[in-house]
Amino acid sequence: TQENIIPQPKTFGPLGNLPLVDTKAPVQSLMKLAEEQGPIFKMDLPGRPGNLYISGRELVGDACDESRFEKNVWAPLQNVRSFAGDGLFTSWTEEPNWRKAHNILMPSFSQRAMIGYHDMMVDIAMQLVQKWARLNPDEFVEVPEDMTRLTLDTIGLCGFHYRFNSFYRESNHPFVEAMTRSLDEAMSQLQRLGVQNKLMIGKKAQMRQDIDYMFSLVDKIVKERRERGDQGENDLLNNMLSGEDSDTGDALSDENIRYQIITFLIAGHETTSGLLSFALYFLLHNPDKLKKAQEEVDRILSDSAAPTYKQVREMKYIRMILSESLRLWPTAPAFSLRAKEDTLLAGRYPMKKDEAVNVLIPVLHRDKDAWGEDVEAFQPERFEDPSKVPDDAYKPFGNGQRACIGQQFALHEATLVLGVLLRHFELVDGANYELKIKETLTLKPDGFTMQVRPRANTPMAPVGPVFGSPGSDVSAAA
Ligand code: HEM
Ligand code: LEH
Repeated sequence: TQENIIPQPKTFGPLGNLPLVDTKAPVQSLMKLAEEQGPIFKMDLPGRPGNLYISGRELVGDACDESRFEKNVWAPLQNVRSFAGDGLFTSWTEEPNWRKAHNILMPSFSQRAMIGYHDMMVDIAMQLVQKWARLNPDEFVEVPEDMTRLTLDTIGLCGFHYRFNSFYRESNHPFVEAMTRSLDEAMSQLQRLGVQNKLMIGKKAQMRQDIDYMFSLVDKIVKERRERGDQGENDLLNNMLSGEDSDTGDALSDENIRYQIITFLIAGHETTSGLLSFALYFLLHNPDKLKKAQEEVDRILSDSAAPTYKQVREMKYIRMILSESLRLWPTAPAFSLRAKEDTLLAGRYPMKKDEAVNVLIPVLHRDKDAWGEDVEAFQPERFEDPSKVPDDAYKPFGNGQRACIGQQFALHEATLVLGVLLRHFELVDGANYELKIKETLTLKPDGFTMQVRPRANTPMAPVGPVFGSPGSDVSAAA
């Protein structure tokens, strides 16, 4: 029947559909193609004929049935395996190290575990507040750059008691440089023909050097901890070094611990910094929502310079702002699922065992049947009542047992930081910033700058004594 014919945009001989993809912005190209082609379409890419992309609620809902589909380690993730190996994010569910690490690490990412990370998150958040409080009125904040400093330092401290001290550096930490270049190269490889990739000798050597650097930094962190011994640090590293799989009693191997640490350093900061940057962008452009958010933080953080764990949990509207930011710009924009056996997708598209569909999350999040006509509007109120969030139409953290293990971590950190920033600063669109999205594997607002002004009546002197020192709380004195 007409029903199960899958559309494909025009092809260009041996290049297939590749010329339709903007090298620098593949996800945004795919979003445009989805608009033209509909909720399922086919793409021929170098070495990967017949790629399927889906984005409608019905199709995604069906592909998220874990009895028939499972996570596919697709080309973008396979390229990342050269440095993330069989870490949690890039392993197949069948690889023994996936379940082993999943069992060992789940407790470290539970909502309860956030209580243990909270003070470390506050430490880094306050470094950002201090930096912004000391700017002159005409100076601009480079938003994604500062958010990257913040999220990298947070995962470094909470995960490994390692301080990247990014706020004391003008340029990126060398680990970030090596990681960004490697992610960039992993993505570029997708758009080169096999022969082209073989010819890129310089790029290959650079990647080897970057990977060696990342391995050496990680090995140093592990070695120091092993030599020093467990001093009661409540962090991911201790859990990885001492944890045992509840099923088998096995511990993680040294090689796998290295891959997990690299995974957490990448996963733990790229996406969360993008989320915070988009949230600030949306607030700058939606003054009524910003006002509502300020009312919430002024009420909940009325007399505290730094939020408690409980106060973070109370900032419901801030949390809704983050959910809505992730709806419009899910910073990990795609994942892939493959059929476990021959099956019919949504009852009408035949799929062979191992055939895959790639989910375009930003398009799913704009499905008008699910979300209504105003999909482009920034409307945090959509998340007021969790039971009203449309089923199968919201997947910023992926699906099922392979969904993001770091979700609570990311949301606790982002809520804390956004809350503190709004409590202390007025946001000013001094640069008239127009949204442009930069793609690495994740999405971020490119070149986003703004100005900030200390707000009156905040519980600290904006520029004054060091945070947290006795006597610095001016509101208590007043
Ligand atoms: C998996 C998104 C933050 C660690 C995933 C997946 C998505 C995602 C969509 C599924 C990928 C797939 O199916 O291929 C996000 C977003 C984040 C975020 C949007 C922030 C806003 C974090 C953080 C960490 C983390 C902070 C760690 C500290 C992981 C890991 C996996 C994963 C280890 C693989 C889990 C598994 O398969 O067992 N994430 N993530 N993520 N994420 Fe995140
Ligand atoms: O669309 C992408 N690639 C296309 C390229 C093609 C059109 C030439 C394709 O089909 O291969 C790139 C999309 C990559 C999305 C991967 C997103 C995952 C990134 C998440 C990393 C951080 N993280 C990990 C876990 N939690 C957070």
